[in-house]
Amino acid sequence: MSALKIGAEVQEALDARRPVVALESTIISHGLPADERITAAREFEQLLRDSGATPATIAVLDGLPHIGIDDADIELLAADGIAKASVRDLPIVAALGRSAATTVAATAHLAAAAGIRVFATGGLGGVHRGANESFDESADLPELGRTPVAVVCAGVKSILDIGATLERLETLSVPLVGLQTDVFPSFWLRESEHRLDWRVEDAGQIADVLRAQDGFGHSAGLVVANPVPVDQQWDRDEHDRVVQEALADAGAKGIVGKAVTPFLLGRIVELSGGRSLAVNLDLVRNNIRVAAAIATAYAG
Ligand code: PSU
Ligand code: MN
Repeated sequence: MSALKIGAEVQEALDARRPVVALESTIISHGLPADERITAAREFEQLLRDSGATPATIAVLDGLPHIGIDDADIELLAADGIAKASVRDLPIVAALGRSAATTVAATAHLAAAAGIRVFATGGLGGVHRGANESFDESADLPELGRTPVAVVCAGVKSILDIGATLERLETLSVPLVGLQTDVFPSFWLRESEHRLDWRVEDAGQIADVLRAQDGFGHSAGLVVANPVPVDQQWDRDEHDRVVQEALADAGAKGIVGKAVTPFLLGRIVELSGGRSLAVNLDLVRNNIRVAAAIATAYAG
């Protein structure tokens, strides 16, 4: 691994074996509208501190992967036009001295390099609808098959092919547990039509899974599927209508490659008049609290 800049607060917490939770930056730069980015990034970090964990927001700044960023960095990441880096982009961004927001895959990769075991985000990338022709599958999935980081998420969005995503997680040997649920959530909604093999009840059990993984010498990560609380989920009918329309728009505009996810997210916020955004922010907050509890149980 080439150089990493680990922030002082993060390094101190790691040295003292206190709980640290990684946060991604693509969710800020490409997953939220411009006027929400700075507030959300700061709030996510504060929530971790309030929950007794040290935040490690991860991004590449002027070619150097940062594990933990400051306020000026957050402002830079909130600017329009910042690159989106998955794992394959990291060496290029580093060599060219560029700045980039990191996806789940790149964030997990860098978190593992820094010795961070737990990561909170909103939704995982996955297999896109029509992937049998487009081959569009997020690099988040293979990365979690080889990187020992637990990702707390609200499942994957219904803009993706959820069934195919679950099949790929199985093939890639990515362990998957539902937190107090038998059903895989679909981001804005608590449920999808897919049942889970494994359910756990609390953060302590998840920390036990992490320790067992360490004992097996597995290099895989872990997906913790944490449904959005029932009173915060999106109305199902509005959800179905808006997602259909956004997918049709992406098709009509010929959006492809890594522009697909940001396009759909932005379009869904517009079409829902902000309702999807409120749910999105709530579920990230909820995932952050759970991740802090897991990191605390794992450290203890
Ligand atoms: N899903 C969301 N919000 C997001 C993303 C996914 O609900 O912001 C971002 C994450 O950073 C994820 C990335 O890792 O999109 C996946 O992009 P791609 O499909 O291009 O791999
Ligand atoms: Mn893709």
